Amino acid sequence: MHPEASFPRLGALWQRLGDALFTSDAVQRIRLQQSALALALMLASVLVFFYAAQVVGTPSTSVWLWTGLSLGGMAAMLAAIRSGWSARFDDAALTLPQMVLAISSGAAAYALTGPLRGAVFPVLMVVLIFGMFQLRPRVVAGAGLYTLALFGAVMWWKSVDEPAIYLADVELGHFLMLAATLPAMSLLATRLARLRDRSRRQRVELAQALSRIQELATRDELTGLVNRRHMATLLEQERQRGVRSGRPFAVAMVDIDHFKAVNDQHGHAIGDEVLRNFARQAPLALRSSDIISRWGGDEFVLLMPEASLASARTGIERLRGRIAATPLAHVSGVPIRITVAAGMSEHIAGEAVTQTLERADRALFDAKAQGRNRTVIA
Ligand code: GH3
Ligand code: MG
Repeated sequence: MHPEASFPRLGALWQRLGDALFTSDAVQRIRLQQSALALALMLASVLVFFYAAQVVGTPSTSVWLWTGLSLGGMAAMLAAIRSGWSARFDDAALTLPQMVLAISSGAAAYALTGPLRGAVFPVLMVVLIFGMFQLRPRVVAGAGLYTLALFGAVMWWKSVDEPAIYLADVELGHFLMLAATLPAMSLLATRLARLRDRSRRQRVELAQALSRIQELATRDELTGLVNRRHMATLLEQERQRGVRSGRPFAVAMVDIDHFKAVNDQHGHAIGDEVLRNFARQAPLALRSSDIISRWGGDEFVLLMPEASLASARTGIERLRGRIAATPLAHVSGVPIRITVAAGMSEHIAGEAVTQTLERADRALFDAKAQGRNRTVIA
């Protein structure tokens, strides 16, 4: 086999392995990866602890008990996340329980490692940093207080129990150092949470702006109908679908009769109202799959997908009847009625959409010439 051919397979295998370990759900994946990282940190700490216990001569039952509880607890958390059991909690990543376990395990290591106990502090800081990235500042502060209380108790107990190794003065120094560091941790957690909130807010605002821009780019401002540019895209998509499916589609060009007169007699504002109400009324006469767009001024282009010319014509006639019968504005209580003329064409396989539209436009011209308020088929 060519050596390069095996690389994609290796990639797929890697992906499958990742999915099997961490699932394919993105959020769950992050939780599990973080928990696996915590377990790895615990594993590394256990190795260091074994070394420390050797040097110091800690009784092996204590060492094995500590190891079993620490690693077993962390593995149980990982299993609880992987099985989906933890999903019932707000903190589905079990960050706080993992932290409490790690802090407690650290306190036990502190009590068991005598002169090497100082090695616990950097690990403790890493554990608290884990929480800073995940938890609310108040919870981080709570974890900090728990750390201080637990270590304070252990330091006091050991200074009484083994005063030769855990010198009272040294323990006080350690305690004061912890007490001085933890508020800084809380402060940093607050700043991180603020950063997280801000970036979340910006993401939401960006998504809203994007959907607003999409709206502006595809909708006509006055009537809310699909605009000309978007309709051109939809027509082209329909043509391409037709190439694959072999099904035809019809287009109609609809133009309000003597609309200039509405503007001239009643003013531009009433003209606008007529256009808006036309946009509201027209879809009610059409099938839900039909798309109506404002092509410009008082002219509208309709796309009738997968419709024969005969059934499309029925729709347009229904629209024409509805518009003629429905007042689209009132001036001093007097209803304003308008009529429309329509030109229709069916897309012919192989022709460009612009050609279909040109034929509909010519048919519209004929409908106007023949006296308006009618439909002509190209
Ligand atoms: P015809 O029956 O031949 O279509 O006659 P018409 O008076 O409707 O003529 P035409 O379609 O050429 O004129 C369209 C008019 O629509 C011209 C323009 O002033 C008016 N118009 C275009 N856009 C708007 C708009 O957004 N609001 C208002 N109120 N009027 C518009
Ligand atoms: Mg007109």
